[in-house]
Amino acid sequence: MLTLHFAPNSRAGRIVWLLEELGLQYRLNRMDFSPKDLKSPEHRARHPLGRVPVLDDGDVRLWESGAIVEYVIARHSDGTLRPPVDSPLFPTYLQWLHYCEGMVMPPVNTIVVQTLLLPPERRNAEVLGQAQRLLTRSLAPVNDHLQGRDYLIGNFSAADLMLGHACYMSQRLGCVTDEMPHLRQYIERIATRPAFQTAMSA
Ligand SMILES: N[C@@H](CCC(=O)N[C@@H](CS)C(=O)NCC(=O)O)C(=O)O
Repeated sequence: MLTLHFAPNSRAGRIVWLLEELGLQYRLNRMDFSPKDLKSPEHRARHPLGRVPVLDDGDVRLWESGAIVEYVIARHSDGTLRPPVDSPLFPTYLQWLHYCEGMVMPPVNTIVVQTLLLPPERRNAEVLGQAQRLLTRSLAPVNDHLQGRDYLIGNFSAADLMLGHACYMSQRLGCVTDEMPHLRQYIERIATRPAFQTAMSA
């Protein structure tokens, strides 16, 4: 049985979404998004930085969301959600899958820290402004790419689980602008998927 160590309103939602899309059985270890749970000795033994998501599959333990997505698809699906390696879509799939943690999530992290996590007296408006501008710039190519496409490679894939979730978080942070109509429609499309709705309410 797969066990997902999870906290609400975090990247762990991507993994619930993945498991729901694949119809897999799993156990959810639901923690609070608080140092009390995430930085506890028990959770630090699972993840050296005390973060989520962490996935346990028998003797296997993984704690990086993109790696978890790739692992679950490789070991627990019949290849669905990922184009075959020799498909012309495969390079595009890989690019957007990794663009998520590589380009979009770093400024998302900074914005969350500067608007939600730090006490007001430690927040820095310049750092926040830089991150908001970088996030908007990083989302622009995603908006351009989505013109004429329902999903990142046409059909729904794991690239949408990763980057789509990051776009959804970016929208909640107010960084998806009116100049990004394709991205807005894409986020709306994602939000109608039953597995996504289950994940977001977990
Ligand atoms: N690159 C990692 C990032 C993991 C990460 O930073 N998770 C956040 C939640 S979205 C977390 O656990 N933060 C808690 C903390 O920093 O204390 C991944 O994709 O799994």
